[in-house]
Amino acid sequence: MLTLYHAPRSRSTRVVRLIDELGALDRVTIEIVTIPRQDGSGGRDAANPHPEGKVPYLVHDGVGIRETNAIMLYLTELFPEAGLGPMPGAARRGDYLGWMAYYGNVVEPALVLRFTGLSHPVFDATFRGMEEVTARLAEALEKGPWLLGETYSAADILLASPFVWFPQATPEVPAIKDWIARVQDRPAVARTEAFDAGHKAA
Ligand SMILES: N[C@@H](CCC(=O)N[C@@H](CS)C(=O)NCC(=O)O)C(=O)O
Repeated sequence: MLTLYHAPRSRSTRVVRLIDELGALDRVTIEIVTIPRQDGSGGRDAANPHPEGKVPYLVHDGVGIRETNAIMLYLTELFPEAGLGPMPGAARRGDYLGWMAYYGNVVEPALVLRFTGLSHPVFDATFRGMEEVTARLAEALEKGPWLLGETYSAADILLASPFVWFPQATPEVPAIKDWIARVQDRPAVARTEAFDAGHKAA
């Protein structure tokens, strides 16, 4: 049994969208939970088994899986017929894993540092920054149309997501802006928005 713990309009929305694109909405139970929101609303939900009360959290036959990128990798492998992530042995597999890890290891920290205005030589040496993130995305997307070339994948959903939440953070690079528009033009976007709108959580 597969259960996704989800709070509408949060990081777990990306996972709901992925499940939709995998054609697996009937195979995953989506449990709506609350989380503390930045505006002071909401709160930790006792029904959410995530050890820190966060979302997304996937439970598969009693085993919990944390972190969006790990959950997305897990799901694309569980539903390989959808073709949303190259499987072991496929040509772009390493590239795919690299993008999924890069999101958590570098992109989110770099965005948070940019957003807070914090700067420290150790941060810069460890993560680099948004200039480098922009350069990596632009290099891939000049060949495009997707991060893995001709193949649309969960990496596109994940790497585009922060720029969908914070359009002001989007680099002024036409190849990146066009790619975000392509990612957001997928039919699952409207369906996921409608799902979230219908499940408003406190
Ligand atoms: N690195 C985690 C971050 C998860 C996360 O921080 N989720 C937010 C929702 S956008 C959350 O659950 N916040 C509630 C809290 O921090 O208690 C991931 O990508 O899965």
